[in-house]
Amino acid sequence: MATYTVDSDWLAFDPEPSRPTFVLPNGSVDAHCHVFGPGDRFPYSPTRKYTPADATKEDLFALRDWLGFSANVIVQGTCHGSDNSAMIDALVVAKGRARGVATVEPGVSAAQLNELHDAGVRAVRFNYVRRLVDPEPDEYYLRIVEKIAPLGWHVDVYFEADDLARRWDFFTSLESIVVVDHMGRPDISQPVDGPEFGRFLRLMREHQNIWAKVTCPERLSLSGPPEWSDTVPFARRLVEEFPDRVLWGTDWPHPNLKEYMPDDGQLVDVIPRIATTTDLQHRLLVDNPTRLFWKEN
Ligand code: 0GY
Repeated sequence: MATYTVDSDWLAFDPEPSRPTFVLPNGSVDAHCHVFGPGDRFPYSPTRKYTPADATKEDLFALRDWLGFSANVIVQGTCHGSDNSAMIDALVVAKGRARGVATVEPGVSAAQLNELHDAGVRAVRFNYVRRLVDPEPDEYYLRIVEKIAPLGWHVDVYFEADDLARRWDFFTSLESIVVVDHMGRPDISQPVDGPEFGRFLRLMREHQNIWAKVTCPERLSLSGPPEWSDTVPFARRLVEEFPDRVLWGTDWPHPNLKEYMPDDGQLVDVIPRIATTTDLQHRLLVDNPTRLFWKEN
């Protein structure tokens, strides 16, 4: 498939983000971002549900340096399916300054998994968001869980808040660390103490192996930029109650946003409002991602 143009309903990333006011601590990790293409070298999946604009490793590493991050965790996007080549190419070029979260199928071989590990992959992603993928039954993911166990990888899950009750038994049966993308996508028009976010808080309270990414104010907010204020209480609650099980990332290049493209500098400036002390900031940005993704260092 040779369609590498931007979908008409999809925006490209902001090429000139502002410099954040918040100075990131040394060793900070952007723990959720993607690389897309370039499509003429790394073709998009024939079964993808969206076609992104190319967002290359060079663009990502320039953003890393501009914002003040030391390293990236590059998460396989659904538009590349289970072909992790673009992500692996970025990991190799980053020379230890990036780790990866891959998408694999149950038929993946031990040799293929070892190759991914050697390149810097430390987790698999299970995506349940229907506008992005057609989710599979639990058995499908269990077969993958069994195959990655010898490598000590963790599992990254992306779901809509409504899916949590349905998949609860599966998620809570996993023995590895399970990282939930974008705070489990709460409906932030509901109260932070309400039943929906309460279910997510209960998940984390009852299961010490479950972590959360306090990411994506731009996806969840109704109040909008540059402050995304309505999302702050949700992220802040997680950071304060589970300071050793939270991660932060830009989600650059922000696939599938249709109304506006966020300024990544402004996104960084949300951090001191959700992690309000230097200790919490250090755990969120440095200690937690380093422990999870660079544990052999
Ligand atoms: C994100 C969010 C989205 C896309 C993907 O893999 C993906 O395509 O995760 C989304 O559209 O919500 O984490 O980038």
